[in-house]
Amino acid sequence: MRLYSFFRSSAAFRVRIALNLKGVDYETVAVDLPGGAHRAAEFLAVNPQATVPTLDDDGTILWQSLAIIEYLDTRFPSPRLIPLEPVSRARVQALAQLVACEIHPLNNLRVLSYLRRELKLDEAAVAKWYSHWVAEAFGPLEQLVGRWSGGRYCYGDSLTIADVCLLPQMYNARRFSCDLAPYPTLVRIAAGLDAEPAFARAAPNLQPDAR
Ligand SMILES: N[C@@H](CCC(=O)N[C@@H](CS)C(=O)NCC(=O)O)C(=O)O
Repeated sequence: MRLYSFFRSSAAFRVRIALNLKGVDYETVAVDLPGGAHRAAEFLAVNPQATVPTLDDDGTILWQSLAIIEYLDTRFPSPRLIPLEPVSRARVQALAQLVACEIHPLNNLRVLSYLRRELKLDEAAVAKWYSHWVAEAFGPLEQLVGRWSGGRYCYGDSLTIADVCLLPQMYNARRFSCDLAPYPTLVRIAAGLDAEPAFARAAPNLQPDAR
């Protein structure tokens, strides 16, 4: 498999974690997002949405991190990241989507670039925007995880797609100096995840294109 990735992309970070958890070998194809490589014709021919992660599984091209993770979970069921039991499945996906569908779309590169270039916001205003949307989702996430976590992971006693989404968002929140004091449960769970090899190996600073 080949994973089109950018070291700082939190969506690609999710897929790197899932591939590591499943023990799937893959080759990284670095896409320089700040340099605009994702908008070049060569990459648009692979993924017209111009986003990473994009997975090439022997010529089958897939994108959207949650869809890729579900694909991997079906192809390589162990360890299962999306539970089969209906209630757990819905709840775990709700936690994952709170990060991937509520925070990330408002805070990704093209949105922040629009704020800077078109709306002429300075870095302090961009950081305020970023922190606002993190807080909007981390507040309810802290409560839900507090209710549902068995202690070590976001939901019950098993690692799930919710954990796979949490750690990359935590990295990004730190990068933008968000106040994490109101989220002690999320901080504690993320610290534990960070120490697990599949998560640690997926970290931005260990990727071949890290700089
Ligand atoms: N919902 C998509 C989001 C993908 C996405 O926006 N990825 C970012 C990097 S984290 C990207 O490629 N950004 C390019 C841009 O914003 O121009 C997913 O989960 O894969």
